[in-house]
Amino acid sequence: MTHVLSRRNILSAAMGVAGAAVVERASADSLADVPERGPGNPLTATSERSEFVHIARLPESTPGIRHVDPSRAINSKAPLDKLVGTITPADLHYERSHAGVPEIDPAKHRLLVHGMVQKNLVLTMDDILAMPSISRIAFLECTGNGWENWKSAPSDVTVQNTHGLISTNEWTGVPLSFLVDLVGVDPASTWMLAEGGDGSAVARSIPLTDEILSEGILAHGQNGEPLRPAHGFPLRLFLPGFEGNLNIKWLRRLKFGTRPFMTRWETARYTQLQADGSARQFQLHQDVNSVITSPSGMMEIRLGYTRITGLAWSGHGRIVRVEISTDGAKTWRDAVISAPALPKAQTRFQADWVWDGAPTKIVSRSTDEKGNVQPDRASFIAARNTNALFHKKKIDAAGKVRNVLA
Ligand SMILES: Nc1nc2c(c(=O)[nH]1)N[C@H]1C(S)=C(S)[C@@H](COP(=O)(O)O)O[C@H]1N2
Ligand SMILES: [Mo]
Repeated sequence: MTHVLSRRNILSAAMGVAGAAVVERASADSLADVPERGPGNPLTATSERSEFVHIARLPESTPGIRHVDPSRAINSKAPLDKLVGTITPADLHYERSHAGVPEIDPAKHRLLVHGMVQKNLVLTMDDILAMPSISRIAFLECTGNGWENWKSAPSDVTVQNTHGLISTNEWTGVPLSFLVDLVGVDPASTWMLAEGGDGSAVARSIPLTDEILSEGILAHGQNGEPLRPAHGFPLRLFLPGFEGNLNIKWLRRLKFGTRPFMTRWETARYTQLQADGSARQFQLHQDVNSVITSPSGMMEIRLGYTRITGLAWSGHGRIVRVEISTDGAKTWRDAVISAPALPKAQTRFQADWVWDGAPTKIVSRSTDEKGNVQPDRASFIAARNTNALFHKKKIDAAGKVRNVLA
């Protein structure tokens, strides 16, 4: 009895303002209004979402041209405003494909491994599936994430639109280090070319740092099942924490060398034009970031209690702190980080807030285990010229939430 009581005390302390708000709203004692129970629908081979859940990716053909027919899209964004927890369902994982989605028969797929190796190999998928595998939960983010929120902030967009080019999955596959040992990569090799099997011929040079050698994965699985075609079936490179473009889908070739291979993807594209006119190349880590997913653009909130929640991530490691401001970055307090807070994975944060009805702006700021703090927009532009995104939500007196720049 004392045990039960003390547990209850702990619970009610933790419930705090959120619990009190719910209890006040929900006080009643009957289920009289609930529809009757009855026989259910037949069981099915695969499960569909509830007909009451409307959740989908947002296909766009170019920044600002949204809701296009998916067949005309160059990317499609994950519905961050409708997701809970930290894992993105595979069918809602954001997608960026430069030349459509090739249909690859795994029986015909091959991976060529050559260059500075003791032995060139052409591997089949059966060879690869027979190798030891690991699984890791990590985010993938396109460097274009936020392009729509950059120089101006359209007020009528959702967080799916401004930040939907990031997702977190569990990725399963062969450790890159296993393959490196298997083919006997020359220790003098410092770069690796990875090439995809789609029409766009995306190919990227990857520096063979200790981090990449120890964390890289030749992934064939995603959230417990084989990769979906959109995400590289039957094989993709997965480099936790590194820019999306390096994570080559439909992987068919790895070549080891001593210099970057200077493909058009790292010269004409995926470089950062700086304020002095020079371009930054091989800026490969995804930096610390966060976004409030609720309340977020186009939502409406009620007066009184509101739960603020969002996602934080860093390509440098674990998120250790998220701060929230509900007064436009004048004062800050710590949000609660929900477990698990995994390194290089999206991390959920939450905070209580009682909205007093006055127009305001809410902002989040995250810190990772290496001490990197998400910068505000002005200092970021001063340091890096124009890339990345900052995010505030403006809430007007009617409770309408709009996207604005910090
Ligand atoms: N072969 C190939 N790999 C690719 C791409 C591509 O178009 N072709 N797109 C890249 C880009 S720009 C990103 S952001 C990620 C997107 O991965 P996803 O579609 O699984 O989210 O894959 C990268 N790998
Ligand atoms: Mo990308």
